[in-house]
Amino acid sequence: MKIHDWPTGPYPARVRIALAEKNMRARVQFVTVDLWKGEHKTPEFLAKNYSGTLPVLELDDGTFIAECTAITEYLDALDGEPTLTGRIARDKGVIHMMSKRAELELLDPISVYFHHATPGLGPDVEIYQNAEWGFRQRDKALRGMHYFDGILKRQPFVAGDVFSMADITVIGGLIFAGLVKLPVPAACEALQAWYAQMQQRPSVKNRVTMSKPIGA
Ligand code: GTS
Repeated sequence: MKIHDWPTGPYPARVRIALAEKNMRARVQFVTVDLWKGEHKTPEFLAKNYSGTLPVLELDDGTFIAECTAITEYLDALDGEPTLTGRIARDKGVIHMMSKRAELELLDPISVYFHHATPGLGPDVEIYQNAEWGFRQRDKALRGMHYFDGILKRQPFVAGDVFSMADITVIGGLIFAGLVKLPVPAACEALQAWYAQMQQRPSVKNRVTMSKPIGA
């Protein structure tokens, strides 16, 4: 399998963390697509993923699977050992909901803020920007941080008692927040404490260096 990604990207981080958590790193080869050069918007790349985003999983039979959630669900199904997307129906439902909510309320708004209200990937790639929309999305993300703070005040992980894809999605959001210098508000103590713990997980700590060839 191949993963088309950008090593430091917050969305690619979600799949890198999932791979490491599942100890599946050795089963994939990383292919770098340079976002800053707009390589994800070329016709060749759009043929792999219509949405023009990273990451994309390429299977050995030529199938392309985009969207971090879909890739994580595929990886979980592959080894017959779902550990990130839930074992039983209730857990699957809750994890999917909380991960989607982390996208809707935190990660995607920060991405919109980056692409619209900051220079983003530069004038050659950012062909349309709407700063007002970007700043509104930044404010939405800040509200999202307060929401997840409330969740983490009453339970250890985003979807309940175990680490899951939902935690990975919030981690992706906070990685992006760090890149755009949008700090977690001081009042969000539970979210800050949880993130400090998450950053100690080897899957999170080593996510960028994991693309070096094994043994290098
Ligand atoms: N919904 C997609 C997913 O979950 O996979 C979003 C993917 C996404 O936005 N990826 C970013 C991207 O391709 C990669 S990164 O910013 O995290 O590195 N952005 C480039 C663009 O032009 O939107």
